Amino acid sequence: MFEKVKESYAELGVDVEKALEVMASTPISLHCWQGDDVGGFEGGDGELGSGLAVTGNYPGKARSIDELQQDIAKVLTLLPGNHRLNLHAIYGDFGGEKIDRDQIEVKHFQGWIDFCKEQGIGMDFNPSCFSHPNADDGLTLSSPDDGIREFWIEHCKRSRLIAAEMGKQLGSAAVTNIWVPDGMKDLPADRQSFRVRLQQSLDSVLAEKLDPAHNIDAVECKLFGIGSESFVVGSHEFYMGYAMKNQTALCLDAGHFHPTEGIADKISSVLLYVPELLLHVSRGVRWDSDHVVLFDDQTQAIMQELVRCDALPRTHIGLDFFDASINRIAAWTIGTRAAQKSLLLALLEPQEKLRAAEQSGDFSTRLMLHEVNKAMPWSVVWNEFCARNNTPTDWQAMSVIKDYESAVLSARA
Ligand code: RNT
Ligand code: ZN
Repeated sequence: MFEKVKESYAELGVDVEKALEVMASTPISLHCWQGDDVGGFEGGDGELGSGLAVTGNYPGKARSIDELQQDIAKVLTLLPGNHRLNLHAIYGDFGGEKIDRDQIEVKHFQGWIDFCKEQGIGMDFNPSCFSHPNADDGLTLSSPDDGIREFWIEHCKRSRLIAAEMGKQLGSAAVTNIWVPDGMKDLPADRQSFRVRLQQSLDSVLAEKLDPAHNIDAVECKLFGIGSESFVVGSHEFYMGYAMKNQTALCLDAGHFHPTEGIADKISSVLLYVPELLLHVSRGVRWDSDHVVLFDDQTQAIMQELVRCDALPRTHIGLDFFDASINRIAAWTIGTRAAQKSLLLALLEPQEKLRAAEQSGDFSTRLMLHEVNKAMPWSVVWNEFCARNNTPTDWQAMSVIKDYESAVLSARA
């Protein structure tokens, strides 16, 4: 069957084997925070703040680093290809001690680095500028309070150094993504001084030059959040400008724009001006709700643009969703596989023929090719990719997840 399918793709000028090679060499960065509802292991109440909200109470949430690692290792067996782990600073191993965010060190993350070494995967990192008393009034790097600003600057500086060590030890640069919740529920009087302070704080965070082979800096914008409906300091324009000026990577989160505004169309423009892109593949339903990513139009459009712009070498694909209303291993697996399937679909697009039609002004052929492409048996290629990687098909993965639920997760009541 696969051979037949390969032939029909060849008729459209598509090299299936080449698509599979790209699939095998395109990691997705798995966000650790799907496993425990963005709680982390600082040992406090773990209460989520700063506009982040997880709904649901499905049993089986990881309660310790061991459990989270066990879950991530399980998810990795269910994903074809080689991936990465995206860790937040609150997931360090603090050994029961109260280590505040401005005190974190590499040693608190060495266990995670070793885990990733064992798994043969790279790592990415994030300072956690939320769920902390110093973020309670909604301002961190842009706070008018010098002490609070300095606290978060120190946290972000340390995060970059930790990430660089991760990148060094694992032989693959870690992306450090800075997102801050800063904003206001109600109408500000002076937007600009918050933005000036955010800019200055970021400048101090990024002042030390780090080896790009070890660390890559990214900044993430947002339209609004719960509690920051009227004003978000780190808006799209703010970070677009910041990333351009300072040549950092720009993070585009699929849920961080107006509900009908996709990030796919931004990729070809943004890449003209910033060196690299970080994606937070997510799914907003009516708002930035961080639903599990699906094989839907939005996700397909994002991957299409990455392929059409030949942007994969300059793009870091990460995920950002958290759903506690279903089995968390299933959430991770469904979302990551949906992103991968979307990428495969994009790689199987009859690009040469589409472009030729477009260049010659033959838009009828272009339209027909889009329709022809939709009916192509891409899922046969997906199943082949899974088989070659010794991973189950989607449906087979579900029974593995069910077994893991009864053997492991259900004991975590
Ligand atoms: C929040 C941002 C941010 C976080 C994670 C936990 O709106 O999307 O990326 O979701 O860092
Ligand atoms: Zn995000």
